Amino acid sequence: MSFPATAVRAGAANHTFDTGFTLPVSLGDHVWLDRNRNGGQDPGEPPFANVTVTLFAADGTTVVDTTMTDSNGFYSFTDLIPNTNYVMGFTRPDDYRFTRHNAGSDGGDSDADPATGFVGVRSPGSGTNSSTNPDNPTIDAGLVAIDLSVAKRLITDGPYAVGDVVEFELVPSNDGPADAVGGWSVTDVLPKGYAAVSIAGKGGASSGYSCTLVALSCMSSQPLAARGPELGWW
Ligand SMILES: [Ca+2]
Ligand SMILES: [Ca+2]
Ligand SMILES: [Ca+2]
Repeated sequence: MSFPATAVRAGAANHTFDTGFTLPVSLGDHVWLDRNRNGGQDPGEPPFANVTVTLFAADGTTVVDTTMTDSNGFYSFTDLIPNTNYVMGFTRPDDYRFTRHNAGSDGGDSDADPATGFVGVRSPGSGTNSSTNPDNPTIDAGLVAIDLSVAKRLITDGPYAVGDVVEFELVPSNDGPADAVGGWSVTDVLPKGYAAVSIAGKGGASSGYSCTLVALSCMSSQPLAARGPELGWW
């Protein structure tokens, strides 16, 4: 902190000081798993530890400080200049995406832009600069996991006799919000009294399926795209 100096002639008294400094402030404070994908911090939704949070200057590129969320999903930055624009950047784990932002009140919502993980913030004008109880604790981020499902459909109409081949179709889908990376798989369970005779992935080579009859399972080397970022249930 620097003070404007006033030159004082030797032997003269100058009793006027005009220092006008301000005390630093703090920001935070929470990253959580938004289980029901509604964008809100609901009771029972768990904290998300070890998420990197980066504080940038207002330009969004100059790093001021970096931290990680603790086991309570808590983080804070202290010693910030009051009434100053910053950009908070959350770094999501690969298998997660940010939930919708600005859903509901600022104290219980997610602020991170779902596309970038960034949000512009303005530091408070004053505060206590506490690291455990930030002056502005409303800069939060919710994460959501991919949501895979499979629909199973009977293709072959009955009635059946012993020895008939009965065909089922299984259609996997991804309700998002993240694309599932290659390596996801579908495993069927045989109805009682049936024996498996074949299993194959549709869509040719582009599907990337490799299937094993013994396991009654198909794995795809291709991503399973999410239907869209807004298709979680609510
Ligand atoms: Ca929620
Ligand atoms: Ca908020
Ligand atoms: Ca908070």
